[in-house]
Amino acid sequence: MSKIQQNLMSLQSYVLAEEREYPGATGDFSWILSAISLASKSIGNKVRRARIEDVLGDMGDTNVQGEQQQKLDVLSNEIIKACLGSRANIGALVSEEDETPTVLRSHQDGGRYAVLFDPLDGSSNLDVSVGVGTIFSIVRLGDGVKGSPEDMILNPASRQVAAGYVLYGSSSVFVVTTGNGVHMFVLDNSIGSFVLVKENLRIPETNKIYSINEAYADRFPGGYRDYLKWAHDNGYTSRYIGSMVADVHRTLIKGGVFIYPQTTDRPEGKLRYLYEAMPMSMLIEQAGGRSIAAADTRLLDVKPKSLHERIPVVMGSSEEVQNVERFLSED
Ligand code: AHM
Ligand code: MG
Repeated sequence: MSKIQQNLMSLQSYVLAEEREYPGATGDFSWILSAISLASKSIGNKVRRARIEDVLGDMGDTNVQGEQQQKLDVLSNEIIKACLGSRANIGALVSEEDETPTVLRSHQDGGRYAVLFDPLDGSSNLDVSVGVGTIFSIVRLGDGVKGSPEDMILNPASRQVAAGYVLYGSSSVFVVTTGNGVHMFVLDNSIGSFVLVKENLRIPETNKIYSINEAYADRFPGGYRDYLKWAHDNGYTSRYIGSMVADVHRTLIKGGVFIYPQTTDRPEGKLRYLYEAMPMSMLIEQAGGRSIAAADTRLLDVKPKSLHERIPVVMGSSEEVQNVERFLSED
C-alpha cells in the first residue's frame, strides 16, 4: 500500500502518483483516465435516471454489429466522445457504436493513443435495472506506422497500455490497470470522486463457479459441453447475468470462469475483440488470471484483422480456465 499516503485516494491522484514513479512520464494516463472518469460519472447518472427521464428503450436503429441500439447506447457514446475529444494526446476513438473510428489528430500532431470502448455494455438489460458498464482500452499508436487509422490501431506494433471498466451497479465501480496490477475505485457520490478501495486486486486461483449462457449448450463445440458435464459432476455452481461487465467483475472478485464460446449460429463468438475481450483479458491477466480464445491460444496473442471483430472468450481464475482448456484440447 506504498502509494496510499492517506486514507482517501482518488482515482486521479492515484494515477498521478503512479506516473510519478516513471521519470519522464508525460501525464498521458491521468489526462485520458480523468476524461473517462468524467464520462462515466455522467453515464452512471443517466443510467440511474433512465426511467425517470424516459430514455429507456431502443432507438429503432441497429448499430454496426446489427444489434438494436438503445437510446442510452447512443447517449453514452456521445458523452464519451465529448469527454475524450478534447484531450490533446488522443489520435483516434473506436466505439462499438460507430462503424469507423473517429480520427482526432495524426500521430505527427500528437495523437499518441487510441481509446477503444464499448460505451454501455449489457444495455439490453437496462430496463430491468441489472448492472451495466463501460469498457475501455488504451492503445499506443505505433511510431512511424503509416496508413489508415485501422492500420494504426490493428498494427502489431500497437500496444494495449491500459484497460478498465466502470460497472454501474449497486455502486459505481471503476476497475483499471495501466500494466502494473489492477486497482479498484468506488464512486463516493457525496464528494463526486472515485476513491481507491482495493490496490493490487488478485483474482482467486480457483473457485467452482462457471458463468456461461448454458441455454446455448447444444450449439457449443463439444469441448464446452464436456466441460459443463464435468462441472455438473464436480460440485460447481453457475452465475450468469448476461452483462459482461457484471459477470467479469464477479469473476474477478470471487473467482471462477466466464465463458462466451462460438456457437453454430455465431461461429466467431459474440463478444468483440478490441473493446470487450481485449481490455477484460488484460485486467484478468494483471490480476493473476488467465484468458484464452481457444485451447493453447492466449487471447491477447490473437491479432485482430478488423475493428469490430468477434472472438470466443474463456477468462477467469487460472485453474478454472485450465479446466475448460483441458476439455477444449481433447475435443
Ligand atoms: P452488447 O455489447 O450489445 O451489450 O452485447 C454484449 C453482451 C455482454 O454484456 C454479455 O456478456 C453478452 O452480450 C450476453 O449475451 P447473451 O444474451 O447471448 O448471453
Ligand atoms: Mg458490449
